[in-house]
Amino acid sequence: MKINKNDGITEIKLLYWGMAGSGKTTIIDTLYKITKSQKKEMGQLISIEPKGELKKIGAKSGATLYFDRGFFQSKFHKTVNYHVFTVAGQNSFSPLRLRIFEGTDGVIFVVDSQTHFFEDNIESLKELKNVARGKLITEIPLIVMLNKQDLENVIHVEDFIQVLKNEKLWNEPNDELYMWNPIIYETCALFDKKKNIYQSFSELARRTQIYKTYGKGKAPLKEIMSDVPI
Ligand SMILES: Nc1nc2c(ncn2[C@@H]2O[C@H](COP(=O)(O)OP(=O)(O)OP(=O)(O)O)[C@@H](O)[C@H]2O)c(=O)[nH]1
Ligand SMILES: [Mg+2]
Repeated sequence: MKINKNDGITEIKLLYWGMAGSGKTTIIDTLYKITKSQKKEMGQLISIEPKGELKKIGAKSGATLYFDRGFFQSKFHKTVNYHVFTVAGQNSFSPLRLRIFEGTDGVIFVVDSQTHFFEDNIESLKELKNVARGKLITEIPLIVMLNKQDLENVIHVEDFIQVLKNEKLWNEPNDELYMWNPIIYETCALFDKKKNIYQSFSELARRTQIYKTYGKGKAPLKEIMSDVPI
């Protein structure tokens, strides 16, 4: 997060991370379309608008080669900008992911929900944990998308809670970080069948704002108002 000294604009960096092909580029594409049209999503007003075009660097196959990047501006706080990145999920881009992670304020972990990819998703989560060096949840809010829920044979929220527990990214009710457990959204990134694409973004943006405003960059440990606008 950077605050520009000249114009006071806060730049917030949000990152979509997940295995190759899980849908990160499709998600940012759909988010861009939603915020461009400004039509309400499941009754929820859209609080951000895109600035400029999405920057996508991809191979012919559609796989991301370096990263995708979009800029969004908050409609209610004109001094807040969101820089949204997706990483390239293929194994060979691991060093690049490390660099793209630098300065990230909030992460959405994108799961390919098809059961045969279960282990690959866990590998990707372990890499993220490694790169984040203990800061996930404590300093960097984490949201999970179980993407491709329109397909057959997919995992669901309960399955992924167990994964988070195994990876020590899930706190029990007696822990002070309990309220910052990742929300796990079941999603579809395809525009025609879109589900929870705006909702998951907006929850991450909201949590990032709360960490910044009420926790001085860390997860605040006391109850705070839930209707912080993004
Ligand atoms: N059925 C279905 N297909 C999806 C969904 N999201 C993405 N896809 C498809 O999955 C394929 C890969 O999607 P991408 O968005 O390129 O995946 P990515 O995570 O950006 O992949 P990398 O850039 O290689 O890391 C594409 O053919 C998408 O159309 C979804 O929710 N449902
Ligand atoms: Mg991609």
